[in-house]
Amino acid sequence: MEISLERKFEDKIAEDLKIEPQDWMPDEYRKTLIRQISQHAHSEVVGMLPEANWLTRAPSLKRKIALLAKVQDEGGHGLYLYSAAETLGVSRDKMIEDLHSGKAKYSSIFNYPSLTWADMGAIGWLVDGAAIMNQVALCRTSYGPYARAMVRICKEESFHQRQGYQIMLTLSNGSSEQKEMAQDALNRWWWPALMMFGPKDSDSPHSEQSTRWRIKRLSNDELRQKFVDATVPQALFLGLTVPDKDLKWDEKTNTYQFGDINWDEFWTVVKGDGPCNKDRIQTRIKAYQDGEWVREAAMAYADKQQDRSSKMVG
Ligand code: BYC
Repeated sequence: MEISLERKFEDKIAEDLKIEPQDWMPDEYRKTLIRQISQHAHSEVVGMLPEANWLTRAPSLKRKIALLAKVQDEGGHGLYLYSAAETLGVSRDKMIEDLHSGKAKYSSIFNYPSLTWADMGAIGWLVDGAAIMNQVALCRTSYGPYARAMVRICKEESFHQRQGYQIMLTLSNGSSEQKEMAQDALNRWWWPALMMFGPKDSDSPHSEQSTRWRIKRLSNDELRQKFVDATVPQALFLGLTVPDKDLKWDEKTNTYQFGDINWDEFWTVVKGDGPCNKDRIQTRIKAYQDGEWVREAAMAYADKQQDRSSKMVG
């Protein structure tokens, strides 16, 4: 019995069909998805914090509206992704508990501070740019609810990336102080953005199985390279310098060769000792505690509606 279910699952993967919540799936496939999707959801929600920091200091009403819309979108992405993970049998409370206790990870990038307005440009351009590169590939991931969530998320991320690039363009064409601010933001966000794609393939413990199950469609290094190739010309167009002395165009491969990533820094941040890790988690815990009355009110309302409809049926 078990063998034929496993066979059916493997056949579906081989035929590039989607696995749906009611389908049989190996425990490890389910576990991997819960890990990845919940971490992705946490990244979206924690990812609201560096930009929320600048909402009250946006330089114009127009900039503020665009940034506010973007930050709200990230919250929405978190919600789609928590819902997708719930279809695998994990509760939202459990996922949030794991984030608050430090058991579940979220993207390393959100543990860096946003120091100037130019960081709003660099985050939209580079962080959302890197996120899209990864998420476009995930639109073809093998688990149906995750793939479908990604389609909508990617559309919104494209707006975010444009919003950020537009800020960088304005600053790069502005006063010398503004240009300097844009360059400084690029200097600080470039390497952390490259780290978003995860460890190099040879050091990535989950990649082999996740690729076999078609959860991952492109490897960490492939996505990183695609990001560098797409982004360096954008930096050149801005008249900014990518902070990598080893960066050079390779005629043979038609790609940019780039310098070594500081993996010690990456693992320090991933393990919880980056510049803002503790602050980010404390802020999330406080937001969760402050939202207790909202959850209670929403649940009381839902219970009342349920009561009313069961009385009507009775
Ligand atoms: N940061 O074997 P590997 C956004 C962990 S947010 C922290 O390669 P995998 C946005 C990894 O979890 C976009 N940890 O793992 C929001 C694993 O640890 P565990 C977020 C990282 O899963 C607001 C270990 O290292 N996007 O769009 O095969 C504003 C070994 O790694 C990181 C996603 O989450 C990292 N950077 O591949 C703006 C995309 N990298 O779990 C923008 C979905 C690795 O064994 N996720 N680790 O304890 C993925 O595609 C994959 O999970 C990864 C890692 C490519 C990130």
